[in-house]
Amino acid sequence: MNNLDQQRPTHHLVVGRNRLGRDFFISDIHGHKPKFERALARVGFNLEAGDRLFCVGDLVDRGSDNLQILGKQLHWPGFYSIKGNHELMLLDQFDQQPLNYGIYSYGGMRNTHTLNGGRWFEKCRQPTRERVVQQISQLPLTLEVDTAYGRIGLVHAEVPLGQTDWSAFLHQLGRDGKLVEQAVWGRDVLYAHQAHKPIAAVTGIDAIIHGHTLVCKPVAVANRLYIDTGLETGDLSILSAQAVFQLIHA
Ligand SMILES: [Mn+2]
Repeated sequence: MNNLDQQRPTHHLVVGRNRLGRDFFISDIHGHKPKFERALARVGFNLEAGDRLFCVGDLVDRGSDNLQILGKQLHWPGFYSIKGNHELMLLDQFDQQPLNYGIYSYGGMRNTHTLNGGRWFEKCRQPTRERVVQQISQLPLTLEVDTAYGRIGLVHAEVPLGQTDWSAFLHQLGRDGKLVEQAVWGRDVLYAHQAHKPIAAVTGIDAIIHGHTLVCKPVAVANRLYIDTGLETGDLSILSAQAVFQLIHA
C-alpha cells in the first residue's frame, strides 16, 4: 500500500472480485422502476446466482418510484451505488447547506433540488426524509471494483480534464470541494471529445464508467465510458464488465 492508498478518502469504496456471478453496470435510474426492471430482465440479472449491480449514481428524482428503488435495491447484497449530483442535491437541501454549484445552480436558487425532480422528497414526511438521508449519505462518492477483465472505476459525471491519474484524482477529491462538484456535475470531457479534442486515458485504472450526460448509446472516450441512455432512448443501458471492456477497446 503506497502513501496515496493510505490517504484515500473514506468516501471511496473498493470492491473485490465476484467469485459467483456476473457484474453489471447501470446509471441514472432516476426513480424509474419499470425502466430499471426492463434493464435487469434484458440481461437475465440473477441476484440469487451472485450477480452484482453497480450504479453510477442518480438513483432518485424525475421518476415516481424513488422510495421503492431506495427501499428495495439498497438492501440487495449485490447492489452498489455511488452518489450522483441528485443525491448530493438532496443531502444539501436536507442539511440546508448553502447551494454553491456555480454555473450548475440555475442562478443559485435554494430550491435547485426541487427544480431538478426533487419534489417527491419535499413531499415526504419527516421520518421518511430522515431515513432517505441516512441511506443516501452512506453511499460512497467513488468506487472501484476488480473484475476478471480489469479494474473498473465509477464516477458520476466525469474525471475532469487535467486529472490524468486515478489515485491522484481520488486523493485530491477528498480535499477539494470544487473537484467534487466537477466530478458529479461536469460534462467538459465528453464535450471536448465531441469537439474532436484528444482525451487521454486515466492511468491507474482500466476503465471508468460515467452517467449524468445523456447519450444515445454508450460512448467510449479513451478508457472512460458514458452510459446514460435512459432519457434519450427510454431504456437504461446495462453493461456487463465484459461489455464495458469490449466498448472501450472497440
Ligand atoms: Mn446526474
